[in-house]
Amino acid sequence: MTLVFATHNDHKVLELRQLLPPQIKLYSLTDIGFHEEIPETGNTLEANAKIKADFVKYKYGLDCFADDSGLEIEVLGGAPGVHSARYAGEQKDNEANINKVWQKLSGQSNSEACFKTLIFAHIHNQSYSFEGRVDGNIIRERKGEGGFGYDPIFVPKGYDKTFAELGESIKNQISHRAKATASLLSTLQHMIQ
Ligand code: ITT
Repeated sequence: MTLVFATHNDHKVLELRQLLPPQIKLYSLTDIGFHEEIPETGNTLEANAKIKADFVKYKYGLDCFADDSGLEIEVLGGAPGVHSARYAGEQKDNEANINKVWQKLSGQSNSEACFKTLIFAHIHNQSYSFEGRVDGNIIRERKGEGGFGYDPIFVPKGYDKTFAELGESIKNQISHRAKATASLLSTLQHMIQ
């Protein structure tokens, strides 16, 4: 089975390649020769995931899925949320995004947050959506070298290390993306030859 993952984020592709079985051949937007950004104009993770998946379905006619993810911080009313990638500006700069989170959290003692992933899929002319969530806390220093985005400042509940310190094998067992992908996989299971 072949699926296009409608993303330009190589870290997401790497995670999904580890989460899905080898019978599912995964192609990114770059792999299918599409190098531009798909404008994410929705107000929710689901709307943006659907926009990205629809784009591939209607331009290329291929089975596909997209993931829209975000970090929601409780005392910031769920920000950066759907704006996580561009929190500190259009340049999608992870360092600047983290600095802005710390600036917004300054003086706050509540550091509770969660990551959410919404996967929207078009498979065999049917559409599906799947959600995953992991709760945790934001810390005020960067720790660890693994992962991407906000991973160096996010400590999942039940652990004392950040996603960036825990590494891909643990992140891929407990993350928002792993949970949404497990639901996707259970839908795909009977279609895999
Ligand atoms: P695509 O739209 O091309 O898939 P993107 O990086 O723009 O790639 P999103 O729109 O889903 O992805 O933006 C989500 C942002 O949230 C992402 O850029 C990271 O900063 C952050 N993020 C998402 N998942 C994350 C994770 O597992 N760990 C850390 N940060 C994450």
